[in-house]
Amino acid sequence: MRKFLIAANWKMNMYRQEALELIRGVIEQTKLFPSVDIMVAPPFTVLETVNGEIQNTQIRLGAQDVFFEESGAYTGEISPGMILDAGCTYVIIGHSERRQYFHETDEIINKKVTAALKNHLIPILCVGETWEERKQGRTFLVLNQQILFGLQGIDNEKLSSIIVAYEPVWAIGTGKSATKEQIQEVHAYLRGVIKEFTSSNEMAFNIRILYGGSMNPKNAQEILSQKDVDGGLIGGASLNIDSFSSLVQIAE
Ligand code: 3PY
Repeated sequence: MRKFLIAANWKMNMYRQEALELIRGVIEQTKLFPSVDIMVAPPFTVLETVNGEIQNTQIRLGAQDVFFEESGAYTGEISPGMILDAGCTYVIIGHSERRQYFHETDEIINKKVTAALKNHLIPILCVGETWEERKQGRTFLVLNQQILFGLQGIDNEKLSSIIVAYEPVWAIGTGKSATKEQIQEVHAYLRGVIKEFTSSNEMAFNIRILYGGSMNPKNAQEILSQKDVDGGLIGGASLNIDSFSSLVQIAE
């Protein structure tokens, strides 16, 4: 059976002292729920700070992005090897904020996923449609392309460690979550796309698909009870000890 993953995306928040307080509180409040996998993705500047706190806990470290080259003259970029060296197990790739503000294309995202896998990191590949695309009835087409281009050239063995996050763009940072029916419909669809892509029922069944987009302690129960939902990628609610810990408790 698939295990729930509750993943925190702190985005561009948290100075060192705040990060310490947040992670210490989360460790304290989640240690009673050992059957849930937890990931915390802080900004690069506090990866080491957070890593120092989570040793011997069930919490694993993630980065919010990565570059696809190994090293060299790429001012400002961070390689997969570097985030691995900083203690990361996971890396978020293709978040809609990166697609929108930093013009990341499916081709760039594919290079990042490939480079992350090569370095034994677990990519969390984010996909999601805009409100405009949903209104035009293009949701499945958009998701299909994002998955097929994002995973192009990656073999089944490597694919088995990938996590997909469905994040409808219109539900990110808006406080407006998708309905449980919309979420289940898309997650089931994505599982079907993975099945076609891998020609494997088993792979499609085993891949973890998270929901992200204004998930909070009020709506988590009904979202997590959908049969194709395997956890959440949490934005705003991950910045508060009580709300993030409640999400872990709900997933337990
Ligand atoms: C959100 O919930 O706003 C997110 O973007 C999670 O990644």
